[in-house]
Amino acid sequence: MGVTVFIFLDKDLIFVHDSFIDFAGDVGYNKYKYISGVRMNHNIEPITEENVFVLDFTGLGSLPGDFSEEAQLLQETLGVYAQAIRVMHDKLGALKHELVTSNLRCPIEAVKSRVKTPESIAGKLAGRGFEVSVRSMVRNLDDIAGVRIICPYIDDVYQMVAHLQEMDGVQVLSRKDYIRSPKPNGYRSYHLILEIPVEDNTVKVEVQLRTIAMDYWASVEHELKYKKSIINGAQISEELRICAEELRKTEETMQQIRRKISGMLPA
Ligand code: 0O2
Repeated sequence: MGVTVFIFLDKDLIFVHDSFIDFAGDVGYNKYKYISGVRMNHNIEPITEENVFVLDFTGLGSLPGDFSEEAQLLQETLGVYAQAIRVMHDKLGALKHELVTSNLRCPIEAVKSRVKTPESIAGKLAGRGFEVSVRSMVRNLDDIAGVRIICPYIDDVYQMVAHLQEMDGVQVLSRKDYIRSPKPNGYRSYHLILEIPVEDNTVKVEVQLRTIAMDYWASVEHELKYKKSIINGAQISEELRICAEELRKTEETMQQIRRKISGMLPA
């Protein structure tokens, strides 16, 4: 099995096997101008992060458990999670529109999303002692669909949490506030596990909310975590912990300045 690409055209989810070229040939040129445009280099519409999900199935055969026997079901199930991400993007887009048209400030700086790769799913299941299967992944993992919302300020993060809680059909299953209670290594973010309706199903989505500064720190720290051989790992971790603390202080000061500028606090 090769690389699979999920493409959303309007509300339709389309699976693309192996390459855009095969796909464009299958579905016809006229109906999906978008894809043919990419293939034919007509530049009809740009492909954006929001409407293309690439899932790499190339390593599937060598994965532990019975994923390789369930390849088709795995692919379809991941497609449902990809749809859940699309639903979240739509909801966030609608919120943004509503705020902007009401002349209200939008607390969203950027939205990133991803569907966990089969390799990473299998690794996480095996690492936690669970069976590696589609059934087990649906039951045991909450972060197959992940959406990250990046906000300018700490207050914005909490405002976004409130907006998410009020969204139609969205249910909060659990939350972790690593902003009020940072992890020992300095990690700060607000995590929510949401359940959202997708066609006839409900699907779990992990939403991570953080500020620009928290995102900056987490990306650097994430790199360290996945570096196989690193010299002075302990020292770097300590330096990162100190940076996290400095960023926290700076962010809190910036937040106070913002409150003064917006008239919420006396200057
Ligand atoms: P990846 O590669 O980002 O997907 P859970 O993993 O949700 O079943 P856990 O471990 O209690 O259970 O979850 P937690 O603490 O809420 O963390 C979930 C995700 O938050 C992680 O997913 C990371 O994306 C992010 N995260 C948590 N702690 C850290 C940290 O110390 N540093 C960084 N950079 N990110 C962190 P994964 O699956 O671990 O990783």
